[in-house]
Amino acid sequence: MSTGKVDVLLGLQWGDEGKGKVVDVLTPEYDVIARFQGGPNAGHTLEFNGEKYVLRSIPSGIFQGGKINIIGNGVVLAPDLFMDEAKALEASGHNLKDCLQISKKAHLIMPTHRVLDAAYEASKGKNKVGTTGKGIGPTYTDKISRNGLRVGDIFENFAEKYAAHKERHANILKSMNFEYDITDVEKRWLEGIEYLRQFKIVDSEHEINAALKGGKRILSEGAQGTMLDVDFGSYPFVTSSNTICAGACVGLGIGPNKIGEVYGIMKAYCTRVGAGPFPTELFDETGAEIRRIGHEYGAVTGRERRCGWIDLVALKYAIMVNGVTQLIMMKSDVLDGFSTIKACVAYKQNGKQIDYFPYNIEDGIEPVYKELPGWKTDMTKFTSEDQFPKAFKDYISFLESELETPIKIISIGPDRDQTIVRN
Ligand code: 2SA
Ligand code: MG
Repeated sequence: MSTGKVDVLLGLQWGDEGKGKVVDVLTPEYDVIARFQGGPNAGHTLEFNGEKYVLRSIPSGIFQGGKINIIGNGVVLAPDLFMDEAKALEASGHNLKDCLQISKKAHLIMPTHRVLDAAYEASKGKNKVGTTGKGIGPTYTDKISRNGLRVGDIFENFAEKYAAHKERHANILKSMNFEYDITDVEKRWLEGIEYLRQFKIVDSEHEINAALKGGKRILSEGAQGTMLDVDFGSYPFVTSSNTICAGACVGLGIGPNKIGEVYGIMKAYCTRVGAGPFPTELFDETGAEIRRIGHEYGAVTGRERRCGWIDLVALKYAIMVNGVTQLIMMKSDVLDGFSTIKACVAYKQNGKQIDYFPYNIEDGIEPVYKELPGWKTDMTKFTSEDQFPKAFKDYISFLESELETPIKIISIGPDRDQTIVRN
């Protein structure tokens, strides 16, 4: 934890590394929790006191009380989904109005953005990305092409602006011969706009920099994962934002010299939802077993996650582009019963062995594995690293030496308490 800096927490794989749980474990140490990219395509699952919560757009600091939670300018916000999420949290006793701030510069996901998402996916046929259908791509497209509608727009001639954007979208959809009906969705969306007005809509870059000046401790929470980054991920099978550490600078309005620790989260294995390359994917019983034990289903869409072994080639790349300073390993408990664990240490591409992440991972990549003995021990009740069996300690040392980065936190089960912080 750093003071007067922004620590960044991000996923190093294809998302769903368990950021929700870790943020929840880390938040007590921080004053401000901020989201800098993505939107309701994220699903951060938190479990405590026997309750399960899924956060989509709202930062994970809202459970702790006394924190400031910021939805930054880099986020895309769907007012109707935000309203559902916020109302559900308020119904379970969490007051958001005082502790949540939303950037005026965050872009609004319109109902027609979701229709466009579906239309573009349909037009791609078998090359479709497998998006979450939340309108993420079209909203960021409008942002970059200078056609976006922002949260700050709801205070001035909103109806006119909205109508103009809707018409523009309608024309695109017409040209694609894509039929749709948004009557009901739009009604709720407009309710969501009214609901949004009750919140603190701010220039969050000022708020966050003032907090930094005041010596506050700030945690910036990533969504999705590095391999879904629009620049460095498995393009075009990526999301439409910069999920990497630099995205926190842009998505919150902070200078790169204000970044402190960069926590990189990875699972002890690897998963992916949606389409696109996944070199270590397992199509056999082992993959199915990881899915079953790890409950690998999407938090937003309920989709089955594709499962495979840990990919150290991709992880090294992710550590590099993010400048990761500490690693956090999740879900090691899922592998507790396995007699052999595999880790991909290189790729074979067109018969040639490579140890770096190449431009094209779509064609002809074959993982080269190192096999390690499993620890075959139920570690879910452990409370300290001294209790770790030798095989697990060896696995950790192996990963640290390959990745040249220390593993500081290991999660041994879904609950907040099942978290080992290493010395
Ligand atoms: P989009 O909707 O435009 O961002 O989709 C583009 C690609 O990004 C992937 N993507 C994700 N992958 C993993 N987890 C995500 N969030 C949810 C969760 C997923 C869910 O955290 O559980 O519930 O299915 C997420 N969001 C986007 C997506 O699969 C596409 O490959
Ligand atoms: Mg998730």
